[in-house]
Amino acid sequence: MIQDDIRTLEADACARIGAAATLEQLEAIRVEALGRKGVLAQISKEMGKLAPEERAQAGKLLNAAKQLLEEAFERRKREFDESRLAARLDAEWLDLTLPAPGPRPGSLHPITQIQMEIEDLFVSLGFMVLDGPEVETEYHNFDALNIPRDHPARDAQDTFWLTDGNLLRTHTSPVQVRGMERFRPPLRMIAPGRVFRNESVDASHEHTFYQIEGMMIDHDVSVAHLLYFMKTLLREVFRRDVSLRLRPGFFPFVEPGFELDVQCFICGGAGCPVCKQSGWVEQLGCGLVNPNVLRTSGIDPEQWSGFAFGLGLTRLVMMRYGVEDIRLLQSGDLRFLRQF
Ligand code: FA5
Repeated sequence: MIQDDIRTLEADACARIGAAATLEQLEAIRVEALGRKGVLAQISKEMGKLAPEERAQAGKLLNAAKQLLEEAFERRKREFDESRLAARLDAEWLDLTLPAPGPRPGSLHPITQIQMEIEDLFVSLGFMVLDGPEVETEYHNFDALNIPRDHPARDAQDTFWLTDGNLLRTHTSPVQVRGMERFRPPLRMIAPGRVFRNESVDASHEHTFYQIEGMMIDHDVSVAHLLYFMKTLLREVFRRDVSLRLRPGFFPFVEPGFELDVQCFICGGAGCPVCKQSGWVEQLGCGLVNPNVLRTSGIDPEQWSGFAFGLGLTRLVMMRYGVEDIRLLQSGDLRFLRQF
């Protein structure tokens, strides 16, 4: 019976409309029931075969079913639209009464932070903080430091020479000379600053990096004084006991000269790219001031002696914070800098 088919279609479609989970499912149900080739259209075709009074009755039933289903579809569609809108409003909700985030406060670069800590330490130990020019004379960078004309450090590989015969200082040691020229002993000074070397860059070498120079001239200054200050310095910077290693090192301006290494914090001494697999990272050169250097600056080495050190500040910062690549420090990358 066609009437039964219509009632079954109506009940079945109503149940499926109610259960539709998405707009797409709902549309599929609509096409299947009410579309041009849908179930309702099929039934409508079948009605041609009925007797006239039966057809009129079935026609009424069919129209009522069509109207009911169309209304049910519309209702369900409105429900979907409303819940979509509610979800969007929820997601795009703004609390306009909240205070604005405001400017993000800046912070000092980690190199500056550690430089200031070291300055404070040495000032508390009676040292002056001196500054020197980044563009230096050959005399202050080399000659007055007893670095002979044929020393490899003067090689064009390492030094950025300027066309006027001056150079970008390759270390902070020229400030020792400027300090001795300006002040008479007894003398205690440190000199932090930027230095430049024409060398290839890797995880632990930069062409532009920071050093802190230190010098103390007094009567009877010995290696014991030097070691005391170096241990105090490194304990303060690393805030823990550090393993140090002293190796003989050659610097023409000190005699005897040493290289001081710190056990690599990155790998704990096991070996990594920063320590070149050795477990140790070179932090500073140091020694007792060569009498020739004192003499060149007009200080009598018979009366006075001293120690000097040149610390790789950039490498020290790497060790303190576990920075694995020196290039990050001057990359200007805010994602890196915001960690300090
Ligand atoms: C010097 O520059 C001497 N003027 C140090 C000195 C001063 C010795 C006073 C004795 C008395 P050196 O070239 O080794 O020495 O450099 C000192 C430190 O700077 C090194 O120990 C290392 O920590 C750091 N350093 C050297 N080259 C680089 C580089 N390319 N990148 C980053 N750090 C470096």
